Amino acid sequence: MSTVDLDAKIPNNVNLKDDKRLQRALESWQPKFIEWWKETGPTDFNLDQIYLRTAIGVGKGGWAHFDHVRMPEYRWGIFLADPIADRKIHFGDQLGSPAWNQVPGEMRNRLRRLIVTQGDTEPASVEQQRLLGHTAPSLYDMRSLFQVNVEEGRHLWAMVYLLHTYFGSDGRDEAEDLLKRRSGNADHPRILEAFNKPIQDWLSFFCFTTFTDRDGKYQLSALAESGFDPLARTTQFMLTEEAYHMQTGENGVGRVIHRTAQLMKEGTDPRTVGAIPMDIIQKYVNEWSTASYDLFGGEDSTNAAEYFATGLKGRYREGDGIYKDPKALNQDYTMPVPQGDKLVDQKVPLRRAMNALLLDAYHADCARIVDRWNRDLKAIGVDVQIKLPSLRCNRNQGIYAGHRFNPDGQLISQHEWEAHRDQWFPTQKDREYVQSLMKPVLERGKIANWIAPPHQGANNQPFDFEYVKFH
Ligand code: BYC
Ligand code: FE
Ligand code: FE
Repeated sequence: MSTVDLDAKIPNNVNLKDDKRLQRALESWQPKFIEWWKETGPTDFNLDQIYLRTAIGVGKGGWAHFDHVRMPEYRWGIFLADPIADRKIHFGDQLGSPAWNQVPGEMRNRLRRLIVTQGDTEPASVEQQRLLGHTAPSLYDMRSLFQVNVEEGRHLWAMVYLLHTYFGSDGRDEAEDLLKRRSGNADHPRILEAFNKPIQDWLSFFCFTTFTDRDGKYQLSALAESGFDPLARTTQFMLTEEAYHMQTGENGVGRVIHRTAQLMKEGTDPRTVGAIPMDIIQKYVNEWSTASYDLFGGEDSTNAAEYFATGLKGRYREGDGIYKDPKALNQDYTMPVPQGDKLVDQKVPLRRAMNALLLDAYHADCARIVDRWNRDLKAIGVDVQIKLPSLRCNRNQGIYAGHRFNPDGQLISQHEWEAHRDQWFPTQKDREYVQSLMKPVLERGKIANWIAPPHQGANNQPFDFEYVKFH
């Protein structure tokens, strides 16, 4: 068991005080992080006290502490899951060899790229969401937003710890650059596409936390299998926090759907009372789910094959022994590939299909979420369902990029795409309508008209709890 040092300048369970060089390096990055937070994090709420959860250790049960804190004073810490003695690499070419506690030289660049890509998404999401506090539909929701934001900040810390500890001066440079790129900036954009899209309204935020944070769950899970033990342990603990982000999304979209369905049931047109029509909700679901599919990279990827072969990135739940062959050799994955105006099944060696495999697991998970929304729609008694778009629709990465598919996954012409696009994806008008509803509701126990209240408050507090104490 590692000891937890909560009083240190940087709370940690990695014995930071025993490595003065590293401690100094991280302590000199710390003020730059705070500066970044103040400059590009949530605007205007840094003096208010938010009822936040702070990670204070990795033990089951008592790993977090709730209190009212000012966000810039949040105790961002470095926490790795406890090590497993004699851990072995459990997949790929090096099956059975001891997991690494240092980076093998030949893997240095690849591993650094994975860590930087992961790290880059965390501050990006905070930047994307920076204005949402101003239009929170309730104090409860404002707290949720800021909870997600500070934890994404901690996830950045997690990756920066790895860069500083294991990648020398290159790693320190990368850690600096993580604070320099900006979501949506034309000259210094964030690395992955979905993290450069604006999030200007709460329906987008809830769709993002449902679908994009869920990519986080799957990518982190794949990295939690890694043969590079510090990465595995770091990402494993990040997943603990991630669950809340996805819950915020699922419940958030669910509450918007619930509100609209109630109005439909009583025969009220949602637009007349400032709620969000179901077809707009569907379009937002289409937008953020498909943007998130792209985050898995190409379905047929030699990068992915190398990550797997070298033991850097495993399959989802690889360690649970659910796959027959931990080397994934002599097997194919069949994927329908566009050829002319047809889809033709093509066999790809399984290792090259690792991104596709992870995407499949993700898609099945998303389908379960959509099912839950649909069960609620049924229970309310309205004749409408949300549909999760096909993995082929609206893609900019992978084998379907450059082709047009409808949300059902049928190959269509560019002409047909353009004719239907506005039925499938948000139009400027849709966005303006949703934006017009975004008025803050900051009174305790009150909530905006376009969303139902949550079933439960945060940390077992009631909905009308003072989640934010304004200064
Ligand atoms: N946008 O072989 P390919 C989270 C690039 S979310 C732009 O197809 P590969 C979070 C790719 O980099 C989880 N570029 O893909 C959620 C490559 O570039 P190079 C984040 C893209 O390499 C919410 C080229 O295309 N974590 O934590 O197997 C809030 C061909 O690559 C995109 C990770 O992503 C794209 N969408 O896989 C906060 C895990 N997709 O080499 C946080 C770390 C691909 O030609 N990253 N490209 O220059 C990885 O595992 C992999 O890099 C990827 C791509 C899965 C992203
Ligand atoms: Fe994260
Ligand atoms: Fe997250």
